[in-house]
Amino acid sequence: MRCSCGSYPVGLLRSLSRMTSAPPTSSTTPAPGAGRIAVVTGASSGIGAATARALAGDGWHVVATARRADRLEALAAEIGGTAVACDVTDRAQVAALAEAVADLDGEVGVLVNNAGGAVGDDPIERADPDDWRWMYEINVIGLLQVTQALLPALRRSGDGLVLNVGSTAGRIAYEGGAGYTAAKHGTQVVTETLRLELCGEPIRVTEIAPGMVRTPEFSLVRFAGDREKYDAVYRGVREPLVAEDVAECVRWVASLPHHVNIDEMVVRPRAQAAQHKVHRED
Ligand code: 8X3
Repeated sequence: MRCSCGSYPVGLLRSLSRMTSAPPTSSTTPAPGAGRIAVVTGASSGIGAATARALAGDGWHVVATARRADRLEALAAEIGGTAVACDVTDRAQVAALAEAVADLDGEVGVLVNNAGGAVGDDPIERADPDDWRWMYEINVIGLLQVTQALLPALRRSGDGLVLNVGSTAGRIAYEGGAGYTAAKHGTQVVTETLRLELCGEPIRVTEIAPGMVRTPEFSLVRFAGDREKYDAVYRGVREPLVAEDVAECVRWVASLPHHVNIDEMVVRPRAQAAQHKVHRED
């Protein structure tokens, strides 16, 4: 038995109270990420880009990575970070990412495995196995490869965090969603297993599982650019989550004291009480 359990109500409450206020800026309180590196995958848009901005605001030097180099460069310039183009499903590119990170000054404190996505909404009877393969590759294998590549650096830092962006799709089932829900259940189980395997090491492991988040791309990619289907997802929902809401959750988890592990956080808009229980104003 390598680990023991404990509870930390005072520290947690202190941190919870911080969640609602601005990041510390006083000269006597160093920013949580000061002098440290955070790697964010899938950073070219949506939750990934918002997370890169939020972590940079907390002093992290953010390595923003995704396939689309042009967008990354603009983001890195904006936040004073580093852009590294990388397809997380390609092992050689992931190795090159780890080397690029190792060349930077500073210890690696955070890895946000955000790269992921969904394609298709066909029922199982008609689903395209290639769509399923793609979803498993990006949501599970990509996460595995980047985690393997950066774990040594996270361990060396003495205070690491692996934060996987899952989904409420990893908690339930819904019609037409089996390829994506299966993959996101995979994300959830891999996260849980990693936490067990690293128990006793200086690395926290967290999953944030967002529900309905309106980003410019997620549902458009899923529905192959079909605008009507995209609009139907958010129809009548006055305030779905936006990428910045999820990014704030990531920033908060990363800012917590090193002994406080948030195992998992499910975050939905107020209008979505459950996957199929959405308040629509029409
Ligand atoms: C996205 C949530 O409801 O589209 O990760 O499956 S959902």
